[in-house]
Amino acid sequence: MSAQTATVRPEGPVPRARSLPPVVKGLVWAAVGFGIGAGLTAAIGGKAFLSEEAIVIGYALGLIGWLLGIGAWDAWVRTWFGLPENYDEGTGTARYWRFNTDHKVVGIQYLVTSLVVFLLAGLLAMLIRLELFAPGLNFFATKTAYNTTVSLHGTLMIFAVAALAIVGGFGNYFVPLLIGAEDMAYPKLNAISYWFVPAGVLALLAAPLLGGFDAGWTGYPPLTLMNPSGQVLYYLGVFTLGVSSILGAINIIATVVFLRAPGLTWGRLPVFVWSMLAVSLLNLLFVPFAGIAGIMALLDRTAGTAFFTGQGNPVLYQDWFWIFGHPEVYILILPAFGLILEVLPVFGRRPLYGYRWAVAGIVGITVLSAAVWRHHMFTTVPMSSWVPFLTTTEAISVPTGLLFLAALGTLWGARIRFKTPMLFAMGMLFNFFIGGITGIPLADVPTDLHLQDTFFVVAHFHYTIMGGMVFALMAGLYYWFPKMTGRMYNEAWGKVNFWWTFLAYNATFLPMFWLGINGMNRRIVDYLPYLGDLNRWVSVAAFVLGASFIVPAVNFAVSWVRGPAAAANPWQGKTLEWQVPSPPPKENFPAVPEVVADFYGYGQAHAGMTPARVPAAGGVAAGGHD
Ligand code: HEM
Ligand SMILES: [Cu+2]
Repeated sequence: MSAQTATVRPEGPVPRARSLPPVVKGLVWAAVGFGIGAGLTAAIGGKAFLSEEAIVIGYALGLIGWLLGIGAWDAWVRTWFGLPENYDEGTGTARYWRFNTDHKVVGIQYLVTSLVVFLLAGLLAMLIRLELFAPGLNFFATKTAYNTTVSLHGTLMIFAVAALAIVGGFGNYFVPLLIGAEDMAYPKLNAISYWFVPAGVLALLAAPLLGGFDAGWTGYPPLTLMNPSGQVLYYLGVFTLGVSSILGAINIIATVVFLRAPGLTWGRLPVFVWSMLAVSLLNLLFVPFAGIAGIMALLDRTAGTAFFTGQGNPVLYQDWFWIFGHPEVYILILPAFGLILEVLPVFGRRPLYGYRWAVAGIVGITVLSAAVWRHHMFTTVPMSSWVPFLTTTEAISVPTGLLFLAALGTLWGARIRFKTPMLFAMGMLFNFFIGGITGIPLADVPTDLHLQDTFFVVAHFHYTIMGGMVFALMAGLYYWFPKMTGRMYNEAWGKVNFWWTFLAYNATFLPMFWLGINGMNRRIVDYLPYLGDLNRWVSVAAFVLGASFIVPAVNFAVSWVRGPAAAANPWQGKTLEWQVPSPPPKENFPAVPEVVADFYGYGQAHAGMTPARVPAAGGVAAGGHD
């Protein structure tokens, strides 16, 4: 055994004799944890080794083993016991495959994982549309297989793509840069929060091996108490992803509150950072509702409780789920708005219109977000709930309108540079507008009673989440690609990507409103023959849409390896991330920058001025700021 006595770390990579690669070590420890948990449950409880009880306990210990093995033990927990750290963070691409405290590495880890899951869950959508190409059973052997596919598609898209890509990816990468900080407030917590994600995704992907789960992304009991054991993995997987969001939220809040550079007052905070702060509050407050509801449902299934069945009440689950679930839709859309409100001024060369109103919109949505939850339950709650929740829902369109106002006001009279990020940002506004106004008939009880659980709802939420959040994500990918990689993507292919995706997107989802109005139910494998023509059209359009994502996948992959070198500030942006090299060095800034103005002074008298003093590399650190 090699003695670990040196207290001073040698420069450069430390040779690690006899240590497995972190991912392998994590998997081994996970297997050991699972074996112990499931084995003990089987032995003590007299259950089968792969009984649901054993799987739950085994998963819990396996998850702990995974996190410790991937690096939490060597890089962190050892120090709690007075042992020296036994870890290095790696260099090059090896950094991404382990516990790494650099917020930029963590950001890329989240982002790439979300994009991979996006492509995977997108393939599932193709299978859904293959099935719905014609009435009757076409592609899937059983109805449960179809419903599992729909459920898996939705669950992965919501919890591992929409909730994580912008917040976990861009949030981690850019919040410290945008506020002039060196890293997040709690780098080790940050490093570990990411590694929950692969565990949660794998749990969900494993569900089909245990019979799948066919209750949708919402997991309502009592159905979830009756169907195959795959449902257990749904609850465990969603819970795991939720923990990642909560830990990330703690970090973002602490970072924004405590680590802003001198001069970066609340009134100068970039809107994207405001949106990150808001969603982090929402994550921290409301994800626990879904987590607790999920645990209670798990207990109903495995421990003989009756929270949502028997003496209990399944509507209670719906209440808790949607107290989380409606804020969740703002967790998805606030970052999208925050992001495009950064993009619009840069490419419109205009100051952000109504900065204060935009911030008020973000705050207003955050405050109201949970007050509307029962609009998802108009058909299951007493009629006395109808008017209050109809009213709060209509009220929330006011702060949302403020965000539109800021966006459109910025575009008004702008000399727009139609680069790919700008096209996606404008496409997002267009799509989200359709998503927003079609929410009104769903908020109004008389129309909702007709439209509930039809493809109208499917069209509506794809317009907000895919048309809104995913288009903003694309805008952000193109906007920040040069900063993150130090290379430029291909602009012509970027434009092809936008127009192909935008047109195919609308061709796919606009007809779904008609399908829904005309009686096509969601989450059902079959439909009546009179809906056949339109469904065939939708399926073909969906395949064209799916194929369009090959363009950015290739563009980004090729450009990352051999695109032309990007300048530090290719878009002439004013926010702080553009004042450092591309990609930014490990410590971000040579010394603490000082902010002297707001970041949106485009095209004005002081247009040439930079709003922050960033010390030159090798310069003297600004000392003693208060
Ligand atoms: C290629 C693009 C996509 C297509 C063609 C597509 C298609 C569909 C279809 C047809 C359904 C409804 C099936 C049914 O209810 O019978 C569905 C459900 C769903 N999709 Fe997508 N989708 C796409 C992308 C996305 C994206 C990007 C997201 C979110 C980020 C998303 C989130 C959802 C959710 C949450 C459900 C509900 C699942 C449930 O009922 O529990 N989808 N999708
Ligand atoms: Cu809602």
